Amino acid sequence: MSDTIIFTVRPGGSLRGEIRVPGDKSISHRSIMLGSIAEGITRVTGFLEAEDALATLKAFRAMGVEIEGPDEGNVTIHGVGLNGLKAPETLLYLGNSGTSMRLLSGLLAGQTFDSVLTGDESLSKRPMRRVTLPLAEMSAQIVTEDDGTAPLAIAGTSALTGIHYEMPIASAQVKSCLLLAGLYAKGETTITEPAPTRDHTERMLEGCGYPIERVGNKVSITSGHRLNAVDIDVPSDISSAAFFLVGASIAANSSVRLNHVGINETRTGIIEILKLMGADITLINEREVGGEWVADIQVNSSQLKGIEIPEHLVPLAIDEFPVLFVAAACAEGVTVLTGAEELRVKESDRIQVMADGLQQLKVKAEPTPDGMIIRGGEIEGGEVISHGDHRIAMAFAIAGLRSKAPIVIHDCENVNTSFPEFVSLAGGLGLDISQTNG
Ligand code: SPQ
Repeated sequence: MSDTIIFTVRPGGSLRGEIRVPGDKSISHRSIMLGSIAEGITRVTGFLEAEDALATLKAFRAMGVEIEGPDEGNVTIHGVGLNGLKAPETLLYLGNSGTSMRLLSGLLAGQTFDSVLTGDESLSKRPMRRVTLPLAEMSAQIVTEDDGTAPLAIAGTSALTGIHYEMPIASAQVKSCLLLAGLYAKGETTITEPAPTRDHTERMLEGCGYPIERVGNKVSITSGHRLNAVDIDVPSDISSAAFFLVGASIAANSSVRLNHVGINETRTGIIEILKLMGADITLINEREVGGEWVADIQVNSSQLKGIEIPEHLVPLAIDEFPVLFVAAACAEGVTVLTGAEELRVKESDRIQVMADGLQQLKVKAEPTPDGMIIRGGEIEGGEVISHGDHRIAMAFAIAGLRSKAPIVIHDCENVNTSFPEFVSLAGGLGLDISQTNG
């Protein structure tokens, strides 16, 4: 554990006010990737200036793409076209970012030069066979560690071939990886999803004028076309807004307006689940911005109740479960999550790490192989460890709104991967949080 940043949250308080949380991480990654291989200049606004998206940006700079910024969320990408990337002179280090590694593996599998993708300790433990196996079926040449983890050594080739791939797990990263490889593969690449997952890659490809076919749970792409540069307005990240959707729901006398939040229907599971639990959430001024739907979201305090979370909502809220577990701890009755085994292979094992932390705070939380059973009640104070997982750290900070004594959260530095402004924005709304360097 590299315990360089510690959060201390003093109990109680309300959240009140109006904020705009930072840009969507998934869309920020994709804006750099597609902007780099488009023809012309892409101007991005609302780009997430956090470590994960910056790792993607640096990787493309290392491959010869001129990228100006980021400057207050503005990035200008001088696209080099589909075949204009250059061999990087060094290993491409992607930090904590699974999205960077999995999407880049597909894009780089189709280049004529070699590359090596590396990451931090957490990323180096995450499963990569989910992308390397289907890429190998497309004739990509990628060497992993014996257990299928990074580093990924990718040998250049111009001989990728399209495949029809039925994804065994619902994963936007796997789908996007194969779509990007499909840009370089002979013939058609078709991917079938077992359940809908975020479709930002598809929307951005379409926005750049690249033809793809989407029928039901299948998406197909054929090489031989080009991407045209377009301006990209990145909405606020619903995964960051989620902390305040839960925080304002569980804290008494709260009223928060979250502006310009992405409400793509493949991401709004958090809203649906909280509403099933009885949350008071209203979407205002719904509008379409550059192919993505956004809204301002009003959330007020409410008494939540425990539910059985419908499994079809799991992929649509996959990153929000750490904070949803906190909502469940504050709800009346029992909340049961099933069908969420994917949570075990995120930046940490989010089932075990959240169960351990909640139990530390005397919440009745029982981990199961594919989810959790939580009996709502009181939250005591105590010390918890985030295991370097940004979403765990922020979820436990939100728990302080209902705890009976302070909560000290260790190992919080990776909040910088997705939401560097968390402490100041949460503090501004009324969370009594401070940060110390350990
Ligand atoms: O990028 P990374 O580290 O995988 O980030 C996470 C997160 O919590 O921020 C997952 F841990 O988000 C993923 C998400 O879980 C981002 C993502 C994407 O942009 O395509 C898709 C999801 O992953 P998956 O494995 O379900 O495809």
